[in-house]
This record gives sequence, C-alpha cells and structure tokens, in this order.
Amino acid sequence: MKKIGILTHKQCDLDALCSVMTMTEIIEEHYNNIEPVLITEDSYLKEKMKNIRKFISIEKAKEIKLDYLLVCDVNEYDRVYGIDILKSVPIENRYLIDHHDDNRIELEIPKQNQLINKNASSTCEIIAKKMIDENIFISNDIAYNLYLGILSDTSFFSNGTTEETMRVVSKLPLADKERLKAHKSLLELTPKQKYLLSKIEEEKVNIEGLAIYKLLLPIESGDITPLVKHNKFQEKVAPTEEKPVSCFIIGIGNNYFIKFKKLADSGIDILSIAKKCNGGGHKTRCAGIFYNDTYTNVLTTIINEYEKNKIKTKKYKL
Ligand SMILES: [Mn+2]
Repeated sequence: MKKIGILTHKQCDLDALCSVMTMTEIIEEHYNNIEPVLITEDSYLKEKMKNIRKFISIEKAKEIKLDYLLVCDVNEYDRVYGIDILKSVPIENRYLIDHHDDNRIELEIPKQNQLINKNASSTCEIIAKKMIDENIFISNDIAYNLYLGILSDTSFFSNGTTEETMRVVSKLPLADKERLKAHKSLLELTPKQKYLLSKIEEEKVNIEGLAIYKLLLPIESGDITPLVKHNKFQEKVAPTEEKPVSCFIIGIGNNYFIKFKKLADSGIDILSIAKKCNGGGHKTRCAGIFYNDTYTNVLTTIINEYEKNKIKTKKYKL
C-alpha cells in the first residue's frame, strides 16, 4: 500500500479543508492501492463539514513514510502547513491544485503535476468542475463539502464569483434544503466560537478615544485566529463614535496577536502603532504581533504608542 500525504495552508479555512477532504474521498474511491494521509492544523471549522476523516498533525505525519504528496489551496512556500513533509517526497511525486494568483515563493512541483486555475473562485470550484466535466460520481456529502468551500471562499458568492462558478454550483447534486443548510452553517458560530466570543473582555484603560479588548488563552488552545475572523467577533471589537480606535489583543500562551481598527475620520495613525508592534497593514485596519512576551508589556507598548500618536495628532491640529 502506497501513501499520499495531503497538505494545505496554515490557518486553514473551509475551502482548504473541503478540498483536502474531497480529494481524500476521490483517492479512496478510485485508487485501492493508495492510502490518503490528511495533514492539517486542528480547526473547529471541521464541525461544519460532512463525513470528516481523521486529520493528523505535522508531528505525527513525520513518522509516516509518504510516497506521494498533494497540496491543495496554497502555492506559497511559507504558507504551507508541513513544508518539511513536502520536501521529504521526490519532486516528480508532488501534485498541486490551487486557485491563487500572487505567489511570492512558489512550491517546487512539476508543471505537469499542477491543476491551477487563477480565475476560479476557490479550489473547491476547480475540483467540482473537474468532477462534473469528467463525469466523476459526486456523492451528496462531497457535493455538500464542495458547496461549503465555494460558499466560504466567495463569502456567499459576493467575491470572485464568475459565470463558471455559478455553472459548476448549479450542477452540484444538492437539494435546495441542503444548500440552505450550508448557508446557515457558515453563518452559525461553532460551540468553540461561542465560547471564545464570551471570553472577550474589555480592558479598562480609560484613555480618550481608545477601546482595548482582550482574549487571553492558554497555549494548548492552539491557533484560534481563523475562528475569530467571523463577523460576530468583528462586531464585538469594532471602533465606535465614542472610541474611534479599537485594539483587540488575542493572547495564546506568551504570543500576542493584535488587531487595530479605526473609524476613517479618527486622526490617530494606527498603522504606525502597528509597525511599532512588529506588524503592518492598512490605514484603518492593521495588525501587530509579539512573540514570547507578557500581556503587561504588550499593553504598555500599545498605550504608550497610542499616547505618543495622540500628542502628534493634536500638534498638527493646532
Ligand atoms: Mn481558497
């Protein structure tokens, strides 16, 4: 029995997970001498999918001798979860399915082993199209997962959707009520997300115009940052008229991920604050990061930088 490892990107989303899942089922169905090994980060988004197989961590995967490797939904060297595993497989046995455009450092995978469509909305769309066009049987569960992946990467068909996306979607063997279920499931918070949402606290800093929120978790919580991208989290830590700058600190063990946001007309330059916090981003939305630090230190840095910025802003106004 040969083994194929299936990898995707770090901070996996539903397009990543559902494309990995579907490829696993296709390989199981069509190759009885190849066993798929799914290697992804842990993610509570898996609860939304159907027919979930066992996913294993990089540490476990390293103990397994892999003959082939398939990478789904990522083509950036430093975005792959398990890049060392990729390197352990001979180049000619590496495969790629992806829809991303702007690759900085491409993976070493032969061109003839790549299935790439930069116009596709999602990796799930590429797989669905291939299955439909080549008359490969699509079970209900596979159709559901593919639909979920497309729905997630297009934010309910609002981004990157083409006529081809809609054609593929219309051909998926899925009843209307299943489609509705996928929509609902994507909007719904998982129990873990509900828990995290309830754990967000406002830090009482009493500084004019600034709101600080914190979500502090033990290191065992794993990377929960993909979970907090949901709208409900954004709403909870959003800037307001009263406090036009907001700062959301997500602490996981000794590592702190900081999201800054401001209302467009607030004078504070949050981007320069983010840069002082080892980060960057956009003028009204940016992020910082501190590794191996303490909450007190992080908080002090943010407050000091904010105060400096405020003084600067006032000076210019005078
Ligand atoms: Mn994708």
